[in-house]
Amino acid sequence: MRVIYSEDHKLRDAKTELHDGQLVTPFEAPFRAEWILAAVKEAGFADVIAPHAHGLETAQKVHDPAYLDFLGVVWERWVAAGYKGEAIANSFPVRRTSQRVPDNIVGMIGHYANAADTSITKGSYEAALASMRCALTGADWLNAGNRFAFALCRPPGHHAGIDLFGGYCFINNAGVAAQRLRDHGAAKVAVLDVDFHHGNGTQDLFYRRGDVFTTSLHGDPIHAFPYFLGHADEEGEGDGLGANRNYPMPRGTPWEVWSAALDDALARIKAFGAEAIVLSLGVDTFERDPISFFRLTSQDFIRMGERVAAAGLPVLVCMEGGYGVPEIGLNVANVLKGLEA
Ligand code: SP5
Ligand code: ZN
Repeated sequence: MRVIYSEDHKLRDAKTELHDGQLVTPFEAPFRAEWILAAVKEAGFADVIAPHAHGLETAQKVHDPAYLDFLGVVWERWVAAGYKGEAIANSFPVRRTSQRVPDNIVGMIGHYANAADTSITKGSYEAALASMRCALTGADWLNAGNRFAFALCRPPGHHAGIDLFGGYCFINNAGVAAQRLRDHGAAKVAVLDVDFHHGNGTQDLFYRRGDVFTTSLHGDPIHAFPYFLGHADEEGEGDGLGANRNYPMPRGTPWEVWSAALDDALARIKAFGAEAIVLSLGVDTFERDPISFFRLTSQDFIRMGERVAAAGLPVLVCMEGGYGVPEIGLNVANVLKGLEA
């Protein structure tokens, strides 16, 4: 198992998250990657490397290039406007409104946001680029013929859509990696999203494409973030019809129920003809995650890795969510152990 990690994740260190009516210290914070790295090393995964240089060529195939430009300039535009705090979206294009991009920076931030939980800060873009490079370096490891890689991505990516940030995500690392696998390796790939939250960004990237199967197991969006996507009747459109599968599940879902959905998702990945799996790994399905409501135990994460490996495909693991508790490190290491078991 090759592990790819960049210290540059620390450049993303927001002080604010709009959460339940208050500005709190963000759940998605640098300690997460530190704890996960330590636990992975402790578990014996010693092959840790820094990401290789990569530009935006691959990202531009799955994101709107104008959106990537926005990410690159938003902080300096915000500071130039004279605003003191972190940049938080507060006004959005919704039903029956224009989709024209405002020149005003507050309007532009709202245009490109899908949630107000994600404050933009100095360094967020640089950290997001480093996170994307971890995923791309992992994809190249698979393209070179290897079976497993773990991209310790931070910030996460699966809520980042074609032209949308939010849910702590800016660039869709797993989606960019899937594109890289397509460009330099596999004819068909799958993104298997096991984060507690629906992978709305990843679904958006590939919804009209027939070459990338996207599937997500998550808290039912009628009860859980991201609220507006992730229902079972979203099956893809056009060339992508049949290439998206969602498994929304209720509060308190335990391993016995969750794993039945995993088995169904893996069977569909095989039937699709995927040659590799990008595993969007959030460990916020853990029973003590502070913002989620499933009931997986630390032992269940070993079983998760074993079942994914049993599909017999190369697997690139990209880190997504998982918050607050020290067990996030153990839970990630357990998935990696299960994969290599
Ligand atoms: C990558 C990832 O896991 N992103 C998740 C972003 C979730 N942000 C909004 C969280 C809302 C949680 N509400 C829970 C209420 C508990 N009082
Ligand atoms: Zn999540």
